[in-house]
Amino acid sequence: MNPQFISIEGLEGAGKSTQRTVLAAWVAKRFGQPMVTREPGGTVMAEQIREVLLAHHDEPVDVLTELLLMFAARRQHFSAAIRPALANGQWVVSDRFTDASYAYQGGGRGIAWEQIAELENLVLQGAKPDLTLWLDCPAEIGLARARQRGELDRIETEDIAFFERCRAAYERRRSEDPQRIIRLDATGSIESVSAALIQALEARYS
Ligand code: Z5A
Repeated sequence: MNPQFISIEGLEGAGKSTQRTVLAAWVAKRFGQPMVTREPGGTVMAEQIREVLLAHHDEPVDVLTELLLMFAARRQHFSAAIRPALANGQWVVSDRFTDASYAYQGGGRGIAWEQIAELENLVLQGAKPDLTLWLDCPAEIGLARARQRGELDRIETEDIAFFERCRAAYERRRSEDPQRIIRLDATGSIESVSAALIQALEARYS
C-alpha cells in the first residue's frame, strides 16, 4: 500500500493530541513509524508562523491575513516535511490540516468557501489527506476540557458561537467528502474514543 497521509481534526479539547498518540502507535505497529506532525507548524519556519498566529496582538488581525498565514505555514509544512516523508515511503499523521482552515477561517470567521478553495488549489494543487478522522463533540464539552489548561491563545478566546460555527463547517466538509472524512463521536471516555478510532483504521486498512 502507498504510504498514507492521515489527519486528525476537531475542536479544541476534542482529544486530537490524545488520540494522535493512539493513531501513531497503530500505524507504527503495522506500517512502520509514521511522521507525527501538527498544524499550524510542523517545520521550524512553520512553527514560527504558528507563534505569530496564536499570539495576542495590539492591532486587529485581519481575517484574510490569518487565512494566508495558515496557508503559508501549510505550504512550508507540506513541501518541506509531509511530501518528502510520503515520497520516502513513510506514513504521515498530522494533527490538523486544510479542513481546519475551512472550519475556523471559513465557518468561524466567515470567509467564503470558494476563496479558501482557490487558495487550497494554489498552495496544494489537489494534495489532501487520504483519511481524516474528525473527533466531533459539542463546543461546550471540548472547551471545558481544554480550558482547564489555563492561559488561552488568541483563537481560543473566541466565544462558544464561533466554535459551534467551526463544528458546523466540519460537518459540511464531511458531507462533501464522506469517503475521506470519518466522524468519530468524541464525547465519550478517552478509551471509548480510542476504540472507535482503531475500529475506523481497521475498517480502512485491514
Ligand atoms: N487553526 C486554524 O484556525 N486554522 C487552521 O487552518 C489550523 C488551525 C491548522 C491551534 O490548533 C489553533 O489553530 C486552533 C485552531 C487553529 N485554535 N483553537 N481553538 P491546535 O490543534 O494546536 O490547538 P487546539 O485545538 O487548541 O488543541 P487542543 O486544545 O490541545 O485540543 P486537542 O488536542 O483536541 O485535545 P487534547 O490535548 O487531546 O485534550 C485536551 C484535554 O482534554 C486533556 O486534558 C485531555 O486529557 C482531555 N481529554 C481528551 N479526550 C478526552 C475525553 N474523551 N474525555 C475526557 N477528557 C479528554
